[in-house]
Amino acid sequence: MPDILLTHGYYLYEDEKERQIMKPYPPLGLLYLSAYLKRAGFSVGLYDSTLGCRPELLARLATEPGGVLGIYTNLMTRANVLDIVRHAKRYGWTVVLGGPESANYPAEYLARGADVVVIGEGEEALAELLPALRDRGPHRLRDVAGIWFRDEAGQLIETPARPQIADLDSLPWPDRAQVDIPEYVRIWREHHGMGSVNLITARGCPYKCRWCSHAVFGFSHRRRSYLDCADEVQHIAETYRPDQVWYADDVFTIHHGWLHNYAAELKRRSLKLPFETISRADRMMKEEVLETLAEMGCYRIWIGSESGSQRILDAMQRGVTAEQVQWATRAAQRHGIQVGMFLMWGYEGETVEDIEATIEHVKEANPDIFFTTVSYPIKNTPYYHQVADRLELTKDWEAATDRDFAIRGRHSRAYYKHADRWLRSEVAAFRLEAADPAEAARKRAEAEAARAALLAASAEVEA
Ligand code: B12
Ligand code: SF4
Repeated sequence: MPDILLTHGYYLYEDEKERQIMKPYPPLGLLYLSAYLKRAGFSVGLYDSTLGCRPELLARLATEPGGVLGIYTNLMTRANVLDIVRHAKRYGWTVVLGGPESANYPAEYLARGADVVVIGEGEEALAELLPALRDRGPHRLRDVAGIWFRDEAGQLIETPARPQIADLDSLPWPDRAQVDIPEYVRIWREHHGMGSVNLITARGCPYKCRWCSHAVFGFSHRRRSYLDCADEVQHIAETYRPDQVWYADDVFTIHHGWLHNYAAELKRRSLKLPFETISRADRMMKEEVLETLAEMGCYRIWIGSESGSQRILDAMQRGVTAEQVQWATRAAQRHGIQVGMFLMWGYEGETVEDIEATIEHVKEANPDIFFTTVSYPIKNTPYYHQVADRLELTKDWEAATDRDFAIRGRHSRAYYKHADRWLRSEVAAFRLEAADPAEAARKRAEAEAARAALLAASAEVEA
C-alpha cells in the first residue's frame, strides 16, 4: 500500500454536460503533490476519477483498506467527495482533504468524516503530515502548520497558516506519469481534432475581483522562471506530442517582461505549440503583448468580461473598463487570436439598463464565443460576505454546491434565462445584418420577445 493514495471527486463520465464538451484535463494539483511527495521519499498512488468511475474507486477503497487517502475538493464535487469519504472511513482510511472547497468549509468536512483539512498548498503540508499521522495518528497534529483537525477531546483545532512556497522552480514538475495523458490527448483529438495538455506557469492572482475565490493561493502571485516553464513545455511536447497546450494560469499575460522572455526562449528552441489561455483585458492593452501571444501560437484567449456596465464592473472591483475589453478583443482578433468571453448576470445591483449595456458591449466587442453564468457567491469571498444575510441554500448542504445559494430578493432564474436569450438573439441579429437581413430581422424579433419576457418577469424573485 502506498504512503498516500490521492484522488478527487470529478467523474467525467457522470457529467452529462461535460460529455458533450469533452475537453477534460487531469487534476494538476494532485500531480504536483505526487511529484513532490515521491521526491521526498514517499510512495504515492493516484486514482484519477476524471477518466475513472465511482464503482472502481470505491471498490479500491474497500480492497486496499487502511491507508491515508488524500482528496482534492472544489466547488462542484462536494457530494462526490462526501461519498468517497464515507466509503473510505468504513474501510479504515485516514482521510485528508485539500483544495479550495474544503478550505472554505473545514469544520463541515471534519464533521462528516474527514480527519484533516489542509489549507493552501499541499506539498510541504503533506510531507510533514504523513509521518505525523503514521507516528501519532490524526488527533495530535498541533505542530503541523496550515491544517484543521480534531484533538483527542474532539475539539476543532486550526493550526497557524503555513508560509507559501517562495520558489516555484524548486518544485518538481507535475507527475503526469500517474495519469493517462495519452488518453486525455486522444479524447481531445477525437472530439476537437487537437490533443491538449495543461500546465501552469504561476500560482495565485493579486487582483481582488469580489466574487473570486482565493482560498488556496491567497492574493500572492508567484511565477516560475521562464526557463523552467520552457523546459516543461519541451518535455510535454516530446513526451506526449499534443497539438496544443492549455496554460491554466489565472492571468497568463500578467507579467509582460516574463512573457517576452518566455516567448523568446520558446522561439530559440523552435517550440511553437498552439495554445489557449485566460487573461484580463487590462493586461493585454499593448500591441506587442498581442503580437507576442500570436507569435507563440496563441489561437484563443479567454477574457473575464463579466459585464458591459461600468457601474457593475466597479461594484465587482474588477479593475477593468468595458472599453478595455472591447479594445483587447478587437486587437487580439486583429492579430489572428480568437477571443472567448465570460459574462455574469445578476451581480448585486444589476438593473435592466446594466443588462442592456452588457448586450451593447458584446455587440461592440464582438468576441468569437461567449459564455454566461448567473453569479453565485463562493464562500469566504467579499461577494459572499456582502450577500450573506440574504442567502438561502436550496438543497441540503451535503448535496449542494455554492452554486445552489439563492439570494433573497434577486430576480428569478427564469429572468436570467430571458436575459440570455435577449443577448444571444440581439448579437445574432447584429452579426447577420449584412449577410442575411431577413434572418437578422427574425433574430431581432426574438430579442424583443425575450426583452419583453424579462420585463414581465422582473417582479419574480429568487427566494
Ligand atoms: C484550470 C481551472 C479550471 C479548469 C479545470 C481543468 C483541470 N482539471 O485542471 C476548468 C476550466 C475545467 C475549470 C472549471 C471550473 N472551475 Co476552475 N479553476 C481552474 C484554475 C484556474 C487552475 C486550477 C489549477 O490547475 N491550479 C493549480 C494547482 C497547482 O492548484 P490546486 O489545484 O489548487 O492544488 C493545490 C492545492 O489546492 C492543494 N491541494 C490540491 N488537492 C489537494 C489534495 C490534498 C489531499 C491536499 C492535502 C492538498 C491539495 O495542493 C495543490 C498544490 O499546491 C483554478 C484557480 C487556481 N489558480 O487554482 C480555478 C478554480 C479551481 N475553479 C473554480 C471554479 C469555481 C470552477 C467551476 C465551478 C467554474 C464554473 N462556473 O463552471 C468549474 C468546475 C469544474 C468541475 N467540474 O470541477 C474555483 C474553485 C472555487 C472553489 N471554492 O471550489 C477556482 C479556485 C477559481 C477561482 N479563483 O474562483 N477550472
Ligand atoms: S477573477 Fe481573475 S483577475 Fe479577478 S481575482 Fe480572480 S483570478 Fe484574479
